[in-house]
Amino acid sequence: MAGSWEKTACILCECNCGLEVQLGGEGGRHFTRIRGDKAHPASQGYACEKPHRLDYYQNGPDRVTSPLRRKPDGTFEEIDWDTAIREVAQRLSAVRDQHGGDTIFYYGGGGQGNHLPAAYSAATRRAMGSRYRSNALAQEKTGEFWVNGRLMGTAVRGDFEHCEVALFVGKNPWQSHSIPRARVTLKAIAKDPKRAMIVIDPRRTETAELADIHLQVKPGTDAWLLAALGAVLVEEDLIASRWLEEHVDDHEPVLAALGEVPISEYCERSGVPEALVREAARRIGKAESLAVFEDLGIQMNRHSTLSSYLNKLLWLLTGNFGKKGAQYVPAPLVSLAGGLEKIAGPSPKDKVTPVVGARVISGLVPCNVIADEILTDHPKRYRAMIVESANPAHSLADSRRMREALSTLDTLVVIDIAMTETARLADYVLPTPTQYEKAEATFFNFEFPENYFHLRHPLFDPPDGVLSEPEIHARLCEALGAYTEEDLAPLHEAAAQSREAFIPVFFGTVLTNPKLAPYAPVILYRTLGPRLPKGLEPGAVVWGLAHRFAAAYPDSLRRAGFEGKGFEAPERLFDAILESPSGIVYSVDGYDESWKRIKTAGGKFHAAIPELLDALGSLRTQEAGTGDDAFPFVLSAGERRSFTANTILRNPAWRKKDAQGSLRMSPNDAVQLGVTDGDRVRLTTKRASVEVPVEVSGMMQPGHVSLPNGLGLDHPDDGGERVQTGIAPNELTASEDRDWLAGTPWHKHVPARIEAVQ
Ligand SMILES: Nc1nc2c(c(=O)[nH]1)N[C@H]1C(S)=C(S)[C@@H](COP(=O)(O)OP(=O)(O)OC[C@H]3O[C@@H](n4cnc5c(=O)[nH]c(N)nc54)[C@H](O)[C@@H]3O)O[C@H]1N2
Ligand SMILES: Nc1nc2c(c(=O)[nH]1)N[C@H]1C(S)=C(S)[C@@H](COP(=O)(O)OP(=O)(O)OC[C@H]3O[C@@H](n4cnc5c(=O)[nH]c(N)nc54)[C@H](O)[C@@H]3O)O[C@H]1N2
Ligand code: SF4
Ligand SMILES: [Mo]
Repeated sequence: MAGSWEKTACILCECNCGLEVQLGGEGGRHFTRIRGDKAHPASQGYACEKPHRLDYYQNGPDRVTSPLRRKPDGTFEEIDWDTAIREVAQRLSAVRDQHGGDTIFYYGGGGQGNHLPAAYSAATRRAMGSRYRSNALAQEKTGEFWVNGRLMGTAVRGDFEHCEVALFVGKNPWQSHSIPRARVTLKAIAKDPKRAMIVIDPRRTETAELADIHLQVKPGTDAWLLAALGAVLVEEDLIASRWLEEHVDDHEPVLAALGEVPISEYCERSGVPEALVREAARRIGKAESLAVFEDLGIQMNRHSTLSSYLNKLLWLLTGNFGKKGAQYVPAPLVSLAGGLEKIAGPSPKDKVTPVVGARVISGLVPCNVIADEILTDHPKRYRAMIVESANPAHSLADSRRMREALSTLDTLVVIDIAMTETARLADYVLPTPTQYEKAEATFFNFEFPENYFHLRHPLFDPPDGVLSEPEIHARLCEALGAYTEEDLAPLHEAAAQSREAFIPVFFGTVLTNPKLAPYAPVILYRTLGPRLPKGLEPGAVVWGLAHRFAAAYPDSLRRAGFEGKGFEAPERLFDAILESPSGIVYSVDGYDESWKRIKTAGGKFHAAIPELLDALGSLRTQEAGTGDDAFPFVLSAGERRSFTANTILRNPAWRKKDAQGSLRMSPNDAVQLGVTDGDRVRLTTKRASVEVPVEVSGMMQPGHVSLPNGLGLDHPDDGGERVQTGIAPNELTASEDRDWLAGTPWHKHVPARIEAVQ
């Protein structure tokens, strides 16, 4: 008899495609069948190959099911939750009282499928007086965020579904997705003779295979290529002059700077024929609409912030904003980096980190300086750290140094489902249900003109011994004395009556009370949570988000069908979220809506960014290669492939292909080194030297080699022995190799040496 299909979502990349699953197997605790959910508003039945392996997440071998405390001999002992919460609160408040809350650092808050913890952890951070935090965005997107802030004070995305020309810069959406139904959209563009795809990537990726124009740049030379592209737009008068007059404050200095770019020389430096660069620029300049996606290929590379800027100038100079098929500003249910507003406006004063003085962008400390902020005798060094739903001992640059830093801390608390590389360094491990054992959601909601939100319902009961993140944060806040039972009494009382009664009491006693407002998320969880349908308690904070959204975007909400007097619209929205296991559309906009979301003083773009125009000028005198004869290869450490998913799936058996994660290398280099598929080579960077099997691949250009991301985890084998599979990319990277402005790492540009192994 076939089981019933339950609705959920994939958690292996930021798309969170809707899924339908059947449960069964031992104790009914396994996924037995998985398919795309046609009712999901964004994915519409689409799913790639990876979610079929999700049982490896739900039933992973490294699961932790009791709070753990480190013993003096370094091993862990199980403790009960009361002890765990009491001791963690005691140790953190001791650090706070002695050194200041600003020495308690928070890292993480959600991976690819779970962002509710981030909302709740804000309360714990405030209860500790913590001021610094970070997450993975600060090793990929902060350079782009900074440019966005300067240009228009908000984030933009490209409308790939409707664009005439799609431009992917250091982005391989065939494998990495990031846009809904990526492969369907890519194929549709490729098939339509009136549309075109342009890819900038040193590799002949799956996406590049489908492209009309592949600018196969030399690794790390995008800044020169993007400058040349912009310069051709100016030289050949392909820019939208009247549009610029109307919408941009200061485009003249930009046009002047691009006018000085030596186009032929920069094309040559980037390794792309000038004729092809001009063809791409013309295709961009003449298109009705252009959508652009830049990603790790430039963001984790030399000149990352400069490249983001030059890249954005391509759509800005051609007027590709605020119309169908171009760039848009989505209406988010929650502002993801929490601080975009802070960096908007004409003269932002960026906050800096206490030790290194690195720019804090969108509220996030650059990941590459975290170890420097710890490994010092500076009085304001980070002394304690909470890591939640992240694995920085593996995912941040310079793993060895990161491990040293984490081990030096007075207290490290890790909140995770699994015994990760980071958890093994912790003083306390606080285990949680998996994302299929509790209600979860992500805040990666960037679609347009319709935007959607999906609160997933739990599928399994959690094992005894774990607590959900909201429960952990509420208990920590309570142990830290953030609020009392007395404070909550009127809220409990109102919630018992109705949500209608709850609204004025919550607004009146919490949001307007400076003592309680900082803890609003956990207070909602404690008071409204128990009134929600069973299993959806962690969704309590979404009620607050719904109200905030209704206040900020009433028209978008109304167009999505949520109307009413007073607080009716957000209340209906929240009900709909609770009652829609496939997710719902909560925001509908016209294309011109984006114009209203530009947050600069005069509502116009600020095109001239002096720091980056200077950086553009300095390209003239810089070297394009690795500049080091000892390391003639460029290693891209962390490529997305069919069977990679950060470190979410720890059991290597989930990989149907290439379980060891081969080093991809061009046929030319393989001949030079005398190696062929499966042969082992020694790969050396300034940090480490490892042995790895080779895959000879026509995707690669000579001099460029590439390792997958997410490998090098260790996990117990059948005999319980821990074995490591593949290479952990950040054993090979160095934290000092980072962008001068945003501090983003150069993971895609690691100078390396390769020798054949006999
Ligand atoms: N399968 C799979 N999908 C994923 C993930 C996963 O782990 N596995 N992770 C998700 C996450 S967290 C993210 S952030 C996204 C990332 O998504 P992407 O950024 O698309 O992923 P990458 O493969 O890391 O890098 C993209 C491309 O950059 C290219 N590149 C390397 N060097 C250069 C260069 O010098 N210039 C240019 N222009 N390109 C260069 C690489 O060849 C690669 O094709 O993927 C998401 N999707
Ligand atoms: N060299 C190199 N390094 C890279 C990259 C690269 O391309 N090259 N890519 C970078 C990028 S773009 C990213 S996004 C990062 C990703 O790196 P991280 O931000 O560290 O995230 P993940 O590896 O996804 O780890 C997610 C963690 O969440 C845990 N988890 C899963 N479900 C739950 C849950 O419900 N609750 C809790 N509390 N925990 C849960 C998992 O066990 C895992 O430990 O890696 C980065 N590191
Ligand atoms: S595209 Fe991403 S979210 Fe969708 S099924 Fe594939 S891995 Fe999962
Ligand atoms: Mo990422």
